[in-house]
Amino acid sequence: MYEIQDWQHVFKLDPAKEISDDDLERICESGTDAIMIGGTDNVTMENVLELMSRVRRFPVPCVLEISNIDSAIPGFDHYLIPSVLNSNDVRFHNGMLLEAIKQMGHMMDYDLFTMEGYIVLNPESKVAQLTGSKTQLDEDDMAAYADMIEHLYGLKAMYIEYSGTYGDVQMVRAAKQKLKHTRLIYGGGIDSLEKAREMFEVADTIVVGNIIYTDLKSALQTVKVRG
Ligand code: 1GP
Repeated sequence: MYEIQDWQHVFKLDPAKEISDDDLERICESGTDAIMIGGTDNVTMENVLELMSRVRRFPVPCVLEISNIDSAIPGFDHYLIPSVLNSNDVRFHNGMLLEAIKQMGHMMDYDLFTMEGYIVLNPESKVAQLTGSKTQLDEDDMAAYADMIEHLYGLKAMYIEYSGTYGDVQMVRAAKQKLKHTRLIYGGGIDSLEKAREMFEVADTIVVGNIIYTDLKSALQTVKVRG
């Protein structure tokens, strides 16, 4: 099930963080739809390869959300390319992608790649700081971004990223109300089944990250949102 259109719940693992074999097994065998490997800091070819190899022992789809060119290695079921549309820096829209295609375009199977229209909303997050994202947005902005992503960019996925904090459901709803075909992915601060359920009522796919490393039991509970 590599098609993001089918995902309801995804665990995101950070290759720069430690996870024991037992915890990894419980995450991979939890019934989640996919394991996404991705992070902001210290993502290297070595730690991505190591984590991919460990996840590969389980039959769950394993996808890479590309953070930088060096760590974009072969072997994943699918690749997600974030394009941060509310960043003021063109490198995070398509600049790094341009470099990647120049270097590796000849061996890329484009069917394996999906671009995500990213909107980063937690100003305290590393990703907001790295990308210089303009996070002071309102519901009208979210609706307009949703229209832009679906009708003009024609992307299959819009990712609302509150990384590290639980987001504003109304902001997510403002985007969702505009989308007919584009999948709405939400990530940020989901640390309980209750929050997972609340966001999943609005978003098509929820992504659970940090809580895996601090409260595995609660992380595993979030899988129950799946139908
Ligand atoms: C991070 O959107 C994901 O990229 C998930 O966020 O780590 O806050 O769960 P959390």
